[in-house]
Amino acid sequence: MTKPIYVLNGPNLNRLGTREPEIYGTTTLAEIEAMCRRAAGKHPLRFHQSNAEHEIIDWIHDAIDQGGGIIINAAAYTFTSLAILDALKMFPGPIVELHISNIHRRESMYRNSLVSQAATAVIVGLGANGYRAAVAAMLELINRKAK
Ligand code: DHK
Repeated sequence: MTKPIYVLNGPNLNRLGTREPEIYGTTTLAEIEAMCRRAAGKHPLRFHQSNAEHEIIDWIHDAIDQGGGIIINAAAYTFTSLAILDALKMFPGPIVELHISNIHRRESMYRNSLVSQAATAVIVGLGANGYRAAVAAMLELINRKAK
């Protein structure tokens, strides 16, 4: 059975579409989910969003048990959550960290990512299209690992 890719989204991303469109654009999270599913093709994909840190950690634990890769936009938790980093460190497969905006060009509080310490790769500043790029990159990482 092909192990699913987990696409995990953090706080406030459920407001995409109307949230600070000058930074995050106008694509909704539902549209982003559809983009990810199209990009994954036949590869199974689980797509989740939560404003609660513990739920994100629970999905990472699920992925540890049955996932093939994790794509994570932990949003504000990226810079604050040791608990999410600790959970990611237990994941044996590839991890792609994703941000819609270019966090390295934003205020200093958005520049020190804890998630990056566990990430295989990081995608920033491509807007909602970054999710499509992340799924494509993840399929390559998974196939490379399978060889
Ligand atoms: C989303 C957020 O909610 C912010 O807290 C991050 C990230 C940036 C994004 O660009 O997708 O800093």
